[in-house]
Amino acid sequence: MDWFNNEDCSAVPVTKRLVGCILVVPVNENILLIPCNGPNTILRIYGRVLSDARQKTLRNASRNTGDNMESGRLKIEWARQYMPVLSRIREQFAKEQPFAGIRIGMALHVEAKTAVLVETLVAGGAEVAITGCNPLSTQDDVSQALNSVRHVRSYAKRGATVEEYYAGINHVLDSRPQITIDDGMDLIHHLHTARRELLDSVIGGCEETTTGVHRLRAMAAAGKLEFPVIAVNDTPMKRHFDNVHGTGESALSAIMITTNVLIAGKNVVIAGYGFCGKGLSQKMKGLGAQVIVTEIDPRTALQAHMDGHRVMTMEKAASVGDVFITTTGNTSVITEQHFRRMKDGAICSNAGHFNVEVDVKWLEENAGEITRRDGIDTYRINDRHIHVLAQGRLVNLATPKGMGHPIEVMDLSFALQALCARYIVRYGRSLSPAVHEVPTNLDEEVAREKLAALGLSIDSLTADQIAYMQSWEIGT
Ligand code: NAD
Ligand code: RBV
Repeated sequence: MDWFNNEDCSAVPVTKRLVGCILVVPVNENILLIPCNGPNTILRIYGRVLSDARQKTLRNASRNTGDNMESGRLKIEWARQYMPVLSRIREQFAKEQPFAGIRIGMALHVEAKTAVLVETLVAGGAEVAITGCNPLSTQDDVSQALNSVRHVRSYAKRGATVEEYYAGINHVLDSRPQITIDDGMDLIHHLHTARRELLDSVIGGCEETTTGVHRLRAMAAAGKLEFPVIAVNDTPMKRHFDNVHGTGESALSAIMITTNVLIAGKNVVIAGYGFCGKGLSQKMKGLGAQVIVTEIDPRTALQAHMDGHRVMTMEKAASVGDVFITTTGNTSVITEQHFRRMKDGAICSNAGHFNVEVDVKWLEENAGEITRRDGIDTYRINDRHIHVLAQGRLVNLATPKGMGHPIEVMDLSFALQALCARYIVRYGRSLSPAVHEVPTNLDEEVAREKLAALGLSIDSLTADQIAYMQSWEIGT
């Protein structure tokens, strides 16, 4: 990039775009992507050509919590270009108008990729009300930008108190949604408990994550679920990509960018070797970490062993680990007994949906001293220091620079959400009030669209092969 000097820069028209820490600069017919270290670098490059107001926009665009609409819009525009599957669905929806007259209530992580999903639903004729599904994962500038889109109300706010969080959920429910799209089931829970008067108008819902699906299944088993919900999380096109690669890359990058510590050579303890744990272990190993897995399922523990990881109890791992990441969807995975055994400087984080995996409450109540940094709280226990990232909330979204899953992965998850929402409008009234699987044809449609977007072709079965696969007579 050495040819890109200040002279070139001053010649660049002021239509260039800044998104996060990447500068997108049109030079002649080409687009240049320039990674920047932060707002100072950016403003130094642009210092000669930008007005004060534009500089302020750029400063905000480089933060998760930017507080203006322009930076939110730029983030959404950035995400949109890497979401080809959703883009195809949006074109289809714009023609078909499957959501004409339909109100959709959503509680998801409100950031740029989610905004592209919202735009897709609106293109299909929906009225959307949205709020966050975690007090720390909202990007305020994106929430503001969404709020300025016609047919959308966004109530999400980063750093919401519990009261503000439920106020957001109540606002969404005030819109009397006919379809719910949840991540973690807080919206459906509130609907079935505090706002039961709205249940009759709901056709059905979609659930994004493993923990939400667990809760829904428990609710259905208790006979309490009153409308059909599609378990978007459980379908292959979601969890083989989002949970595995999405969590793997985004949790890893959030930990690295928050702490700036080296991963190579570290003992990284991963609690839970499910979809998320497998992805994280693979990515950590790729960077040279010594991966240690803790599990409660004997079969899954054996998988971890044969995948080349060390397997031990958390009690044992506690004294060996340098970095800990919980991905169990369970509660109380790292607690007092483990903190007491940890090395000085151990880093604890959680990638599961709720902040119950690492017992931060115990640390808050028992630490001799607490030091708070941006995204890192340090607790002194006896003579040792234990660092907790993002208050034990999901590390890939709740750390100050956590961007959530990579865009291409959310393209798949949100394509599924869009198609499942349309499925609910079409068929929801005839579905039982239970947890339903994503129809296979929709899962395959998303896979096909993604392959087409990548320019990849695959074989199809010949008539011979179909007959062979269906026969039982042909053997030795
Ligand atoms: P999963 O069911 O595939 O895996 C969970 C694993 O944890 C299982 O193998 C289970 O045996 C194990 N486990 C349960 N209790 C344990 C304990 N006490 N100690 C050790 N292991 C234990 O679930 P998943 O799809 O990997 O999701 C895990 C969590 O991550 C859920 O809360 C889910 O909602 C969340 N999630 C987060 C993100 C993100 O963006 N951070 C993405 C996807 C899923
Ligand atoms: N998730 N969303 C993002 N919008 O950036 N990143 C992760 C995003 C979802 C993911 O699908 C997972 O199942 C859920 O968040 C956990 O809350």
